[in-house]
Amino acid sequence: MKKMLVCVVLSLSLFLTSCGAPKDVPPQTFELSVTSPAAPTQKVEVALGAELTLRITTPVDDAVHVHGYEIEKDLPAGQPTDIVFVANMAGSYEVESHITDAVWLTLVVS
Ligand SMILES: [Cu+2]
Repeated sequence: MKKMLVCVVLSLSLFLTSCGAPKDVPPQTFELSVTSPAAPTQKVEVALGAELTLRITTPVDDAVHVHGYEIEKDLPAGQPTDIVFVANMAGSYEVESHITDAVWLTLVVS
């Protein structure tokens, strides 16, 4: 009986560690509707290690660049487009348009 209990506890702890790896950081979503002309740069606080979804809608065809993480994506006019990545580098990163050079967001990852 004792042997069985040890086994249950062991497998339970294995189960827990495999689900929580490496840290339990909840995912975050930030929605941005770009205007023309663009609004002032918004600051977005992101927890280090969180899976971040940036959902960006632009009034005209555009292209986004997430500095530091070096993600680029085309943004078709009027269609919400998701950019999904794990914010695994601490620091401040600009999210800008590569068409108008407007800096839409500053991501502050910490
Ligand atoms: Cu850029």
